[in-house]
Amino acid sequence: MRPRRAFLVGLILPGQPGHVVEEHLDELAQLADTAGSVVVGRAVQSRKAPDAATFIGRGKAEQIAEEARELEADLLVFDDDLSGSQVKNVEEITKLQVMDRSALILDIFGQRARTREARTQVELARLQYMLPRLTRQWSHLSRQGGGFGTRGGEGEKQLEQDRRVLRARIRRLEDDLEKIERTRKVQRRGRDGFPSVALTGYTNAGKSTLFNRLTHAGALAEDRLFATLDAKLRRGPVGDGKYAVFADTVGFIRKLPHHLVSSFRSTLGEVTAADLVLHVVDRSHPRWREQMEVAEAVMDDLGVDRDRVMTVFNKSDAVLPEEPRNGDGVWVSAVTGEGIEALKAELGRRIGLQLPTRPAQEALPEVAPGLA
Ligand SMILES: Nc1nc2c(ncn2[C@@H]2O[C@H](COP(=O)(O)OP(=O)(O)OP(=O)(O)O)[C@@H](O)[C@H]2O)c(=O)[nH]1
Ligand SMILES: [Mg+2]
Repeated sequence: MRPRRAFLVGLILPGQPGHVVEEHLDELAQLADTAGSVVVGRAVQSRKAPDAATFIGRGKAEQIAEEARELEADLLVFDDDLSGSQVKNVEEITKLQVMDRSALILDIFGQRARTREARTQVELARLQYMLPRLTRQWSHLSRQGGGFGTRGGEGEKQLEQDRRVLRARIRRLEDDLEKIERTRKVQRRGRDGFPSVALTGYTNAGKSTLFNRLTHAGALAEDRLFATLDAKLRRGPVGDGKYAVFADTVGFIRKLPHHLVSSFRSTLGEVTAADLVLHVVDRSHPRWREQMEVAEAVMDDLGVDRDRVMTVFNKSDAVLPEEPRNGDGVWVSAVTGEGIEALKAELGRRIGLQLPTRPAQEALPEVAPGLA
C-alpha cells in the first residue's frame, strides 16, 4: 500500500515565537512518520485567534489546498485539535482528508497496541474522542474503524442512534478496563517486598534504553515516538546489594489527548503505585525544558507526589561538553553507561530510606508474579 502523503499545518498565535511553532511541527512530522505517513510539506499561518469555522481561515485553506495538490498530498495534519465542524469545513474546501493532532496520536496508539489492555485503552480513548465529533457528514475515524457516521443523509435520528451505540460501547470498554485493573492490582500486591521503581518521561527520552541498562532486559528501544505502550516489569540490582522491580512505561507528549491519559490509567498505575519514579529527560533535546514540564504536568495529573520523583538527565553523551552539568538530577547516558553506577547507588540510598514504610515480608518469592 502506498504510504499516505501528509502535509502539516500549524498556527502562530500572538506572542508565540515562530521557531517554537516550527519545532512543534518537527515533532508533528515525527508523529506522522511514526504513523507511517510520508511528510511532503508544511505551512504555518499567523492569526490573532483561530477561525471558528476553518481554524486557519478560508483563504489560507484554499492556498494550502493548492500547495498540497502540487505535492500530491492526500492528508492535512493540524498540530492543534479541531472541532468536528472545522474538520468537515476544511475537508470540503481542500478536498483532502483532515486529521488533527489527537487523531494522529490515537492512530499511532491504535497501530502499536498489542496486549488486550493496551487495545482496550486505545479503543476507549478513540471512542471518547469521536463522541463529541460525530456529525452527519463527517467521521474519518469511522472510515478507518467502521461502523459509525456517514449513512447518506439519514439525518438527526441516525446521528442520535450512532451516539447511543457509541456510549454503550464506551461503557462496555470501561467495564473491561476495570476488570483488567483489578487483576493488575492483585499482581502488584504479589510483588510486595520488592521496592518498585517506575521509569517515566517524555516519549523518546530513552526510558526503554535505560530500563534495558538497569535490568539487562531486551525492551524495544527505537528512535520513534511511542515505541513503548505497555508497562514492562523486570528486576534489577541497585546499590547496597539491593534489588528493585523496574517498570518501563508509555511516554508522554505535549497535548496528549486527555482521553488517552485517563484510559491509560491502569498502565500508568505502575507510575502512581511506584515507590520511586525516575523522570527520564532527553537533556540533549532543544526543547528539553518544555518536555520536562509536560511530563511533570501529566504526573501531577496522575497524582504522583513530587517527593517520590527523581530526575534523570539522559543522553549526556549528546550534550555539548561545555554545557554545565548541573540541575537537580542525575546525569547519565543510557547508551554509553556513563553515570549509571552513580544512579544505582543513589537508587539504593533512596530505596533504603523508603523500605521501612512498606509491609515487611518473611519470604520473598524467587520471581514475583507479573515479572518479565
Ligand atoms: N545519544 C543517546 N541516545 C540515546 C540515549 N538513550 C536513548 N537514546 C536513543 O533515543 C532513542 C529513544 O530511546 P527509547 O529508549 O526507545 O526511548 P523511550 O523513552 O523508551 O521512548 P518511547 O517508548 O517511544 O516513549 C533511541 O534511538 C535510543 O537509542 C543516550 O543516552 N544517548
Ligand atoms: Mg520506550
